[in-house]
Amino acid sequence: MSKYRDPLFEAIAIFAVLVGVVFASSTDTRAAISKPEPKPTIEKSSYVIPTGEPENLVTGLKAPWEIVFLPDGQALVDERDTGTILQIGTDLTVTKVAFTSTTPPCEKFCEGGTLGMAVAADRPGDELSLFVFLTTNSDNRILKYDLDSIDGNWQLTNKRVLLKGIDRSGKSTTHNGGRLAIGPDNKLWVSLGDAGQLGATSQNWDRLGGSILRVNLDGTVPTDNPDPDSFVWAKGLRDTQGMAWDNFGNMWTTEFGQDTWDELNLMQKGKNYGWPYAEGLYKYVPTDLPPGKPDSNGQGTAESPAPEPEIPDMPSDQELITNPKFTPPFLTWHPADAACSGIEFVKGSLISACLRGGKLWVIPVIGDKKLGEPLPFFTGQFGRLRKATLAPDGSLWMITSNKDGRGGWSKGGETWMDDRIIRVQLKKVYY
Ligand SMILES: [Ca+2]
Repeated sequence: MSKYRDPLFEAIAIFAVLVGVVFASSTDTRAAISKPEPKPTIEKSSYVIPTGEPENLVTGLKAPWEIVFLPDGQALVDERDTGTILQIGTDLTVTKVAFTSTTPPCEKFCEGGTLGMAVAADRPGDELSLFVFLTTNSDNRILKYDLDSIDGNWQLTNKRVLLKGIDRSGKSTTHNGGRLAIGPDNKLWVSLGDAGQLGATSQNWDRLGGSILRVNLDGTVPTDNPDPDSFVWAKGLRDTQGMAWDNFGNMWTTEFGQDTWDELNLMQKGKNYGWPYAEGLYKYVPTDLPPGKPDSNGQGTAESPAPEPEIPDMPSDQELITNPKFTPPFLTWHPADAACSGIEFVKGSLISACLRGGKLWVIPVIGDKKLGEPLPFFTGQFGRLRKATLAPDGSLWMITSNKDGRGGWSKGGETWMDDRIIRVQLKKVYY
């Protein structure tokens, strides 16, 4: 039986709860990108959360990084280390489509490889192109292919390099960012990391690393970028692997912090998000902690999942950053509870898949630049989660990253759970 609900009262109540959880955003109201018209009210008064029993759809994957759906309902998934792009049929058969590269670009503790993918219909007749983010032995780069279906089998041809020379680090290829997305403005957006070079990349507008890039689909620079000769849209980022646009046209990004604070940022044109001067809302304090160090929670088994990660001591929580040059995060988490990679806007919710935190964070979008209290789901149930995305049937597909060789829910690369695609249903929640 349903009860009468007063949406205004509930919105105020939710907002009151948020005080102390959600931090103030920049007061700059310049639009990040050209804003679409707001959708009907019903879209703004509800959001979605997972419901029911999750199902394993595909198992035996190795560090899948991105999943994109194609117009015929099939999906493409790539594997970071093998360089394989796989087609997932509507009957869940898995076939290899292509290799971007047959060897990982490093020997140990790699973060680079075959990372983001994005699809656009930018060829004559609305034929498709596929963009792929790839770490090579010398750089990070973006490949572009023609993507065509022949009798239901997707094929990649006409491989070319759209953009090369993006900063990469040394042997371990850390902090590549690597997410690709087609924005509501029909541009290719690229999220990057500092390539382990701190301010040398992230605070230098002449370097690509440590940035969000905005690129025309033909590889040229959009004339309305902050600098019409540069792909750089925003700076001061340590390692950003998630980008999403909500129904108000706001762009949100997830960023890995060093030891203390991960961030959700409201991304705006020409802004500087503070790394390495700021970590979260505070002055960044370097420590000896190796990033992503294994936790005791790596001891879990499939039968007995690992416990919640313990929150470590917080070096970067002493001195608030007040320099107006830096745009503060909209929301922060501790890495042990987050380390969120992909984020997607799904029917009123920002849904972020988190690695070390081993969970989905579902964040209701309750207004223009207004977020509800983040809700955690599946903590520890599937290990490290890399991305969650809306499937054509209205369910949510998640990919895990337990074979990526990192600590946390996986144990030094020897995991208690293999990588898979998991489907879960969604239900609406009204406020
Ligand atoms: Ca920041």
